Amino acid sequence: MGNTLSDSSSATSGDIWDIWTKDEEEEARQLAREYGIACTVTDGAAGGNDPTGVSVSATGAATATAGAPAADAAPQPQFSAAMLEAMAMDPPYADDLCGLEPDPNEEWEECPPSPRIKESRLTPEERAKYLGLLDQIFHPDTILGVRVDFDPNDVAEVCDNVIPYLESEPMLIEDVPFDITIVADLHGQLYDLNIVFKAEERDGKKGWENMKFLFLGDYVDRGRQSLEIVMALYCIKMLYPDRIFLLRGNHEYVSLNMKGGFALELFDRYSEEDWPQVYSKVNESFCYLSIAAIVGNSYLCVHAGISMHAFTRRHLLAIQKPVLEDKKDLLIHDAEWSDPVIGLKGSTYNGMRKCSVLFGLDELAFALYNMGCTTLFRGHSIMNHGFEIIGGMCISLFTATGTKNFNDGAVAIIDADGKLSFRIIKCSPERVALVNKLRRRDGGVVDVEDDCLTVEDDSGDGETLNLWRKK
Ligand SMILES: [Mn+2]
Repeated sequence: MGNTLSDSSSATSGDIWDIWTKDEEEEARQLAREYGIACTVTDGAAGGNDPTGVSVSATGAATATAGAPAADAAPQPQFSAAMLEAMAMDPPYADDLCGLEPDPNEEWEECPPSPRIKESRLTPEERAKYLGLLDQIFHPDTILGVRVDFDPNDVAEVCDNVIPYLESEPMLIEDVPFDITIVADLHGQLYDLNIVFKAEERDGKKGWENMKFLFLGDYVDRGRQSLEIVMALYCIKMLYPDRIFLLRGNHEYVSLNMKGGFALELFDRYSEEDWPQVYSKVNESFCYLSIAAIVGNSYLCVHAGISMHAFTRRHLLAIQKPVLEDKKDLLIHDAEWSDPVIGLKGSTYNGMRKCSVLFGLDELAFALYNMGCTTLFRGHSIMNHGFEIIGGMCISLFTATGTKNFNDGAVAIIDADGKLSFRIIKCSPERVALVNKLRRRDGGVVDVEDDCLTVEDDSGDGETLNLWRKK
């Protein structure tokens, strides 16, 4: 306990906290220039070049239109006689988890129109301000890891202002249209988000002005620019509420991002008085994010997976915002934490996560049938090549690169006809070098006192480190 780095290393206490020195910044820029990583970095240039170092390849791996699962990639889900019989029954688990009784007469075709806000309600001043923030966030230096010095009041204002937009969207957003890009876990890696947007930059317009986007959550933790990602997505949401949809990941809860890196990032960035305010304000806004979305009435999108607990449209729609904690409601908890497993029948305890469930494709087929959907899109799991298709009905996506074993990132693109393709963000060893430069120290916060933050050591053996605020 109490292994204070400032005592045991030759560095001064200031150096320990200041893990991102000017030299390192220069080194990272050098690396980026050399290998063309992350974005084109030409000092003072206005940008507009293609993101070099990014291999963009669309593999038409699967085609799927409304009502038909990805037929080319894998066989259609086959329902056994027992399965069909089970489907004809009331789901045995559709109990009153959300205080609802099963309604045998419910008709999904008659969903009320979504009350979500579709037009920006910003004043001209707010509009100009948020466009300015976006320019700062996607500045070449920021993309390389130099943090934007957001005024705490601006963060609070953006979070306060985005809440009505998020709150207007039901817990299950049922009317997300085709012609959209689906983006999964970003984990504070702004340079990957930049690549996603850059790839859609055309005719002098930003990516988000050309393409619609659905994000599957896990914006924060691990990377060093969680706040940039949240601010960027919120600003775009308020400018174009009908072009960008934000779901909540399991990292968008205080219980996880207190120890996952986000709290540490804000402690690093703000004063003793300011960081708790910024931290709680951002987490307050997370409580208004939706859990699930349905694209083109056929693709079900959640952060992690399905639940064995009343996973129906009606039960999801019945959940009221704000939701403070995921563990209080098993439906939400599973949507944020579960994982699919090939070969599993039914579901079982998720030992890998030490919570929630693993579900088999039979359970998934059942849930998709109940939802009137063909395919599940989920993030949550690191994919070596950015994405994976299981059984023709479950697509795992992960967008952050170099998180583990040089993994590539990917986004899924669904065109106006519902055809599916993927864009890969390649990861190279050089890219990992940069990623490691940019990544925040991992480890949970144990204690905060004045200018000292005590965190768990990376070693995982229970040792702690004291980090001192940079003077
Ligand atoms: Mn996750």
